[in-house]
Amino acid sequence: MENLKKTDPEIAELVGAEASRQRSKLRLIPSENYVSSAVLEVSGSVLTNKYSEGYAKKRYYEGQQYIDQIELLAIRRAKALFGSESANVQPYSGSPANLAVYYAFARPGDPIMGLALDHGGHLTHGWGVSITGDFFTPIRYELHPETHLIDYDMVRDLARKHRPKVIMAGATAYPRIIDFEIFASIAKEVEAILCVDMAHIAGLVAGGAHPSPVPHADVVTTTTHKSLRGPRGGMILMKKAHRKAINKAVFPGLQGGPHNHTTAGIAVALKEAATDEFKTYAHKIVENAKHLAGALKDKGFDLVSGGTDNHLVLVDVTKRGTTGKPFAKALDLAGIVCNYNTVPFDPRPPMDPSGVRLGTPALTSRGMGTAEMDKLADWMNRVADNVENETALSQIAKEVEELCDGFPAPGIPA
Ligand code: DSN
Repeated sequence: MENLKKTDPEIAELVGAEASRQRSKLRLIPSENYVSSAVLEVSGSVLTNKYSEGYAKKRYYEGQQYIDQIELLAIRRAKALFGSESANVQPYSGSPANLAVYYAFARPGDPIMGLALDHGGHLTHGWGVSITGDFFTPIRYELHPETHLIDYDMVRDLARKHRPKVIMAGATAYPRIIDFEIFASIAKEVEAILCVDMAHIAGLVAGGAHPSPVPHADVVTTTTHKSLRGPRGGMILMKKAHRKAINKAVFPGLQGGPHNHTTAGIAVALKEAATDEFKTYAHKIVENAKHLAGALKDKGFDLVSGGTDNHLVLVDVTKRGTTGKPFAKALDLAGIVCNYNTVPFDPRPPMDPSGVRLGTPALTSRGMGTAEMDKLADWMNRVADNVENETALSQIAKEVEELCDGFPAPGIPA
C-alpha cells in the first residue's frame, strides 16, 4: 500500500493495524473469513471506476466491452457451482438481496414470513426495526421450546393462517441443518414463494458439506463474503420463471450501478469455490465446528440444541456464571473474537444476552484443525474462569498470538 501510505498515512496505518489484528487473533465470528489475495487484488482494481446500470448487452452507459464479460462469467460460474437455472450477481449485499425478493413478490402491507431474529433469523426476515418488518406484515415462526430446532408445525400453521407472499428460510444463528424440503412443501401448499437465505452456509453448500436449498427454493439469496469466502457482496439464484421479476427488482427497482470490482471478486471466489481444495475446506469447517462443540461441552459449556451440524456453535454461558457481553469482551481481550448473541427464549436483553456465537470458517481458512479447536476450548474455559482478570486474559492473548503465528492468514503478509 505504498501509494496509500503517501496519500493518507492515517488510513494506511489503520488498515495495517486491522491486518495485524486479523493475523494475530482467533476470529470466530461465523460470518467473517479471509479472502484470497486474488479476491483482494480484483476488489481493489480499476473496475471500481466504471458505471454499468442495466444488465449485460442492455446497459444505459457505453464502454461495457469488458464489464459485460465479467458479469456474464460471474453468472455462469454461479449457475454451474450451485446448479441454479438463473443468477443475479448485482445485489450490493445480503440485505438488499432479500429486499429485492420481497419487492419482486409482495406489495407493502402483504404478509411475509421468517424466523424471528431472537430465535436465530435475520433483521431482513421481517424484524420490526428493519424495512422488511415495517413495510410488510411480518409473520414470525420460532424454534421449538424444548429441542431448539425450527418448529416446522408452527411454520405450517402460520403459513396456512396468514398465506404469506414470501416464506423466508435461513438463519444467522442456527447450528442445525434446515429441512428445505419441508419448507418447499409448505410454500407450495399456501402458494407462497420460498426464498432460502443461505448467506451463512453458502460455502458449505458449494463444497458439498451441507444440503443445497437450490432444488427446493424458488429463490435463494446469499452474501458472498461469509463461508463462500468472496468479497463483500450479494447474489440471488432463482428458477428461470422468476428471473425477470428478480432482475427488475434489483435494477432499476432498488439499486443503481452494480459494483463491478465486487462482481469480478465474486467471479474469482466462485472459481476458487469450484476446486477440490475448497470442498476439503468446506468439510473441515463442519468437522472443526463439531469438534469445538464437543470440546466445549466437555468443559461444561451449554450448547443450544446440544451441538452443531454446520459452521457455528451457539453457547449459553449462563451456567458459567457470566453473560454474553462481558464474556465476549473478555474473549476479545484474550485474542478470541466472537459476538454476543441471544439464545432461544432468552430472558436477557439483546444488548447483553445469555450467549455467544462462534464459527469456524476463518480459522479453517488458516488451516487450523481439531488440535487447534481443543486449544481454543481450553482457552475459552480459562477465560470463563477469569472474565475480569486482565492479567490472565492478556497471558491467554500471548498464547493465542503464538498459535496464530504458525497459521498464515490468507491475503495478509506475515
Ligand atoms: N451480520 C451477519 C452475521 O453476522 O450473521 C448477518 O448479516
